[in-house]
Amino acid sequence: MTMASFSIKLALLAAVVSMGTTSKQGCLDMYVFSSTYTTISNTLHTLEAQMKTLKAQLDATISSACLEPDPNVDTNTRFNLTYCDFEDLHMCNYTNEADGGYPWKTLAATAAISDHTYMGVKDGHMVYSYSSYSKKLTSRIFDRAPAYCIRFYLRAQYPTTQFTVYITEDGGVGYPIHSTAPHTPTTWTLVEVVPDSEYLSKPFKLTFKVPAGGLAYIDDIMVYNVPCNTPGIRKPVSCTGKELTIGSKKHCYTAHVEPRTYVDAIRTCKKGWSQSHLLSVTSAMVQHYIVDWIRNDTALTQTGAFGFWTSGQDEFSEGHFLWTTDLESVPFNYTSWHLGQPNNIGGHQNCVLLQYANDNYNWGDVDCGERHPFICESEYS
Ligand SMILES: [Ca+2]
Ligand SMILES: [Ca+2]
Repeated sequence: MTMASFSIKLALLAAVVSMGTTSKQGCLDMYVFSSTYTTISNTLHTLEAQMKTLKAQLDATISSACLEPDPNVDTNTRFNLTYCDFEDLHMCNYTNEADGGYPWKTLAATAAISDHTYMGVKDGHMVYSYSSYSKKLTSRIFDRAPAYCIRFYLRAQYPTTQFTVYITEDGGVGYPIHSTAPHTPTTWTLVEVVPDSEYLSKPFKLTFKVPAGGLAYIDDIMVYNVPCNTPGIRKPVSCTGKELTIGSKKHCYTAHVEPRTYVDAIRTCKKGWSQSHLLSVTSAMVQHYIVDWIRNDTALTQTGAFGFWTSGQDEFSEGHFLWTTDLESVPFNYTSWHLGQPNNIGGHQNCVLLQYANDNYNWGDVDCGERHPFICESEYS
């Protein structure tokens, strides 16, 4: 059955039902069209199966031919980055050395303790440790180089937690190169460690140590074999998208037309620059700026007909929507919802989309597993 004949039969069926006739001929008509239901239903199932097959083929082709490489594979030539986000339940060759008892281990994000990579989203993981014994998290071996830059995100349960980074060369824990004493941050904080060049003339490991009784969380460890002021580490190399000044900070927005799931979109943003995240629409100015940009760009208008991901989500607390920045989750103050949204259809719409192109890209909540184009945001002074 073609789509056209299918539509005609559906219209005739509706007409017969609406007449509500009880004449003999009317009843005969209804018998005929009642039996048509099975044909229509079968056609719908066939169409659905065909569309599912086509969608799977599309996604496979997009993955093989259109997407950028995995964001954990660094392809730039300015430096060698060893990165671990502790996702997929792996430890990236970091090893545990507990002095007995309970070692560092990966921990899934919760409403109370979010990871850093996917801040506010249930998919996130970090490493954490607590026990009555001291604990050491030790890296793989790094080759000697003139300089290194070590960056990671840290938070502790209590500010009195003593957290120290060592450079380990000749056995033992090695030389301390960073300590958070006397106050360790209790919210996610970017820690930057520049080891003395005296320690870099031979291969080394890094050791992250918490003494007995301390509870600390680590995520997104980045080890660069170049100085920290190398372009692309403290700041993006350049803004290849749109730049907007909000308050005292410059914000760089880059658009990605390839459709990805919410967490894959976050990963892709971080590949461009580690402190990047999805777009946060914190004011009417940002909303108008982004909408103008989309409307004046044919590729964005076409690929974003069904919306662009933002960083907004309410995964852990239904109806309490949060924007994500590099270091924290921020409640919505400004909103631009489409009429009737957010509606959490099916009970699993937790991610915010610039959904309605025909209504100024006003927002809706949708399933985070859907694939959409997205806009990344980086803040820098
Ligand atoms: Ca993580
Ligand atoms: Ca919705």
